[in-house]
Amino acid sequence: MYNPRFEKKAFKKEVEHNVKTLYRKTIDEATPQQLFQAVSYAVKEVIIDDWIATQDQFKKDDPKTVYYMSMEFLMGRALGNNLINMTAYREVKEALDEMGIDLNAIEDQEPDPALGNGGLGRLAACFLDSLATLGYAAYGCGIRYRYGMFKQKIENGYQVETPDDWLKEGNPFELRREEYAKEVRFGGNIRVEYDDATNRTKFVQENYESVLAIPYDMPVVGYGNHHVNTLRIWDAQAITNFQLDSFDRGDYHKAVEQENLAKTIVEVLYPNDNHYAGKELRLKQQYFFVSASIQAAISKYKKSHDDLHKLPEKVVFQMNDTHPTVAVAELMRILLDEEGLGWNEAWDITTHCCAYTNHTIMAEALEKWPIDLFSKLLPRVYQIIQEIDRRFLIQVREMYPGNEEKVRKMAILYNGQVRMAHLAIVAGFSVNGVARLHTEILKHQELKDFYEMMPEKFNNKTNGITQRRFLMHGNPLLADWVTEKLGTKNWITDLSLMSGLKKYADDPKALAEFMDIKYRNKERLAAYILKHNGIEVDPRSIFDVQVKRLHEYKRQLLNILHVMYLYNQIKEHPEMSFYPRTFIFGAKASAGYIRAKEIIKLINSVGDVVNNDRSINGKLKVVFIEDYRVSNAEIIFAAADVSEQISTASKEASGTGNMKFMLNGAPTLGTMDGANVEIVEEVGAENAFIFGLSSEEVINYENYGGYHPQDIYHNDQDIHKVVDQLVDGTYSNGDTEMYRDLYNSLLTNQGGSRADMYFILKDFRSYAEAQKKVEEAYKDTEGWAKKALLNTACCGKFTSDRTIQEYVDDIWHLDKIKVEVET
Ligand code: 26Q
Repeated sequence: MYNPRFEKKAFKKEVEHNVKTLYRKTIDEATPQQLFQAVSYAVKEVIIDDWIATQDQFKKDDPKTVYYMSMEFLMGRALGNNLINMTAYREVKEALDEMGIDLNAIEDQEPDPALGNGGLGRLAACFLDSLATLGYAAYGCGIRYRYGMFKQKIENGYQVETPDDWLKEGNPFELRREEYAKEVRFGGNIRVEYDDATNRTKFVQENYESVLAIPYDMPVVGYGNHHVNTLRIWDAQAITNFQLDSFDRGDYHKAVEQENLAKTIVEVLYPNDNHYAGKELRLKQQYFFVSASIQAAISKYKKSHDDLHKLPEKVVFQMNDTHPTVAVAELMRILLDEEGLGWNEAWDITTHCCAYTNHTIMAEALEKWPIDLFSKLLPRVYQIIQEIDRRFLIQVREMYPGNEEKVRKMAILYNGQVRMAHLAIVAGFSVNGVARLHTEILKHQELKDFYEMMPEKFNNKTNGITQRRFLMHGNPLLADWVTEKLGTKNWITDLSLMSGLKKYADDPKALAEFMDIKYRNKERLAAYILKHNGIEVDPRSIFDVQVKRLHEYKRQLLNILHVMYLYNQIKEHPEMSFYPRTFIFGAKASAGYIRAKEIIKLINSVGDVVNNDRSINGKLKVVFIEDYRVSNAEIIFAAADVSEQISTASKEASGTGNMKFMLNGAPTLGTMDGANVEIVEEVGAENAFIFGLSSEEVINYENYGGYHPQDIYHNDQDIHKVVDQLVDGTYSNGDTEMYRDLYNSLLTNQGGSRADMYFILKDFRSYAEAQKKVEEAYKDTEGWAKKALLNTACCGKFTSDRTIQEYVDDIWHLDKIKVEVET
């Protein structure tokens, strides 16, 4: 696809021009960062035309629009991705080459915007990519955090967090849109008035504090279709700039307070992943971006429509987990208090506009806000929730007369708390899980009562990922190979075509090519590791990779205990045949998650011992990659041989890393959890390594009080030894206390939590056996190549394009847009 707007000569001129006007420099004088800025502005120039054309098309077609409401958008770097989606990557690379500039080095100058924690935030980013590529009208609505996810440094084996000052050099792709600012109000009290003129009760918020929400728009470029959607993230600004006269009027205190509120509200992303902490500031963040986004959506709708009753025909709000669930009450508030509708009309509109996605079944991740905190911060929103709850409980009692147990279990307000998931389910017209198994567990366990009362709301949408970033951009060698073998580039927008690779599964030449690409990607990762960790790893060894947030349920501890076990085996049986392995980890721990941080330290300590033991001849290496994030993830997936997806069954809602590994030809070593189940279904059990308890077994044990890890500890000598090594100083220079907590967590019940809650020792043997099978399989070079290739060939289902089309068909019912531009 030739794009004349990136015609080399003109593009070079544009870059030169930008360097000159931005920095008063020539290309040769400019720093790499300045070149990055200049190139980005040149690319933005082209994007803007498509962006305008898309918005014009929206005005003409008046399509239904989805507002994807999310506290997190983990976008990753924009430059390379935008070039890919504008089908101009190659041309621009060549143009820059001719100027003596290396595009890859320029791309590395871009900060990796980390406005998200992990899976949920990255999913939102993949969804935006697919929405634009499929030609649907969509807005991502979120927060422009001043500091995103912290940067992770490893010092002396410990995680150290430093702030992520991602805006330091300016963000070339964003547009500040001051003219669309909205006021958001917090606190105060509600005065109830009777308005004789309209015969209505009015609710007036008084003595509140407010901030101004200023939108920044970022373009979201569709692949090869000139469609550019918008990610709208909100910054906060004080409404009255600090003025002397307010001091005179005695409002000094308030003026300062509002300045502070504005500054703190968008200051930083909470780094908790799958864990709820009831912090007031977090609730402020939620209401801040939700209120601004809903106000903006309503104003936009009203510009070209006069009947709010028809809002659901044009607008749908998708709530990414419960984090933006105040949206339902805020929409009600606007319809009731500002638009003057009655309760029933407002409720009818709201419940046809809002839909909810659940991303977790873990109790500790469920949002429950203390009522006093909630009602003080959002007094009017709280009143509305009370009324929603009152009316809902009337329905529950009608349906289950005399069953007060049901009422307690299902209430939105209970025990001094606002249960956000219940609010989202009651007010949403759709409730979806993110993988088939996850949705089944929601329906039959966690949300059973709601499913029984309103089964029609529940549906599954198995997650997906974008092949544009995770194959085209991250693994260009494989991408080109796929295009050559399939004889078409169409897989870029139709991943089901990958099944056409199956016919090469027994073709020795194709298999050799496939593994050669893997090898070259392993060399690229080895170079990255040497540069960043100073560790030499052998690209011929098996690259066994676990990269994801650090969480006990994801069981990085199981992985590293198994490494300790292998090390013992090698030491005890030096003659034993052992295929060299490199265990690669990458994980951030939430700053306050002490046990997670201990596990990071343990991984690094094991690495120190193992990597420096010359007696094992480099058979085993352990590498902890610092600051795992989207940009280095792309390099890591491309180089992986084995994909570790070893969560305790039933705990991982879906997982999306598993899909990125599969796409890049790495078989899964995993439990039957989340989307692993569907991956195995697609690729065949013979091309994966499955182990461990099933979700039913786990849930069963949990319902009967757990199991007895001590039995395993006492009966299995290898496990016994490994567990003891946590406290015998082997990995802590003789310090017996450093890993005592991990040791205890495996063996003894501890106030409230059971010994080995995540069934690590229970699954250990079966994990070790699966690992043994991996080694055996890898020794068979061609057999392994076939498995790897089939993983790539069978990944078609796991594109976010498929996921988004299902959301559109079943939930959103959006209209497709065709953007026409003259080129
Ligand atoms: C909640 C309250 C206060 C502070 C933080 C939070 C919070 C923040 C992030 C709670 C949860 C999250 C993130 C959850 C998450 O990433 N879940 C993952 O979502 C993926 C996409 O659906 C799934 O693939 C993963 O299985 C799931 O763990």
